[in-house]
Amino acid sequence: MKFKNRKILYLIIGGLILLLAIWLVASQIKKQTETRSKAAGEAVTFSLTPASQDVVIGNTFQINVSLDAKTNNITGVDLTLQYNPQVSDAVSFQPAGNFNTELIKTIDPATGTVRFATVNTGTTVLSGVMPIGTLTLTGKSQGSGTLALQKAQITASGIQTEIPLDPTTAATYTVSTLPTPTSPAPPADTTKPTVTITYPADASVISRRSSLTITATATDDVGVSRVVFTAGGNSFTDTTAPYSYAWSVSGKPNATYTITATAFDQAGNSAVDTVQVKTNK
Ligand SMILES: [Ca+2]
Repeated sequence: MKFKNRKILYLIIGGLILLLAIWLVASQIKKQTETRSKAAGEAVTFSLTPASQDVVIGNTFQINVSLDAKTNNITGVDLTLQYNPQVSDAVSFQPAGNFNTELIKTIDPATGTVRFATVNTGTTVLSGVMPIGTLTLTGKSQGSGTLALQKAQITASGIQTEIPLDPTTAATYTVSTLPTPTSPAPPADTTKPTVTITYPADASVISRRSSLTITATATDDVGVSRVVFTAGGNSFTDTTAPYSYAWSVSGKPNATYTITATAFDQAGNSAVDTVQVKTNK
């Protein structure tokens, strides 16, 4: 009996050691799986704000990049952003500064990509929502563009994880030209021209069967468009200064004629001057 009891005791001890070993191995596997799933499984998300904006050619505008790390302790971020190089130029990427070591910061205008990689080697725990940085762009030509994540990788609890790209993680911008300033309409011209017949003088006697050059001066606040002469039933329009009309005087003796000169401006305002002349006997 004594021997048999000792054998049972050894079996029990042996069984306990085996159970302990199994538990140790199992708990180690569980711990590793938990670490992995914590890094990879939690829905870490990036966001770009503002979601949309309107900009003018030549003006700078900014898009903020932030990360919602949830409960993960983020120790590294490596992301590539894609912008539209046809309608915008990327000027700079300003890191938010919560990671202490910058690894990569490049802007490639040929492909329209911005890459930024940074790590946190300090003791500060970075989790929850955190800003990553601000991208400054300028409007280049008319059109619309999108800033989107092309690649994003985080390091959490020492494990690097590629973040699945979410097509909704994007910011759009519309670049337009400045509206053409509408020039104010010029004030309406309501001022009449002035006109004076300078030859012949009023009440003068003129030679029959002669060619008489009637002359007039005209002025206007905006501009004289024409001067219309009438004399003895004839008329003539002169559009350029000096204003004149070569009138053929009739052969009728002692005849009285009225000569008029009417000046018009471009708005249609007019003024008239009149003289009367008499042919000789
Ligand atoms: Ca006028």
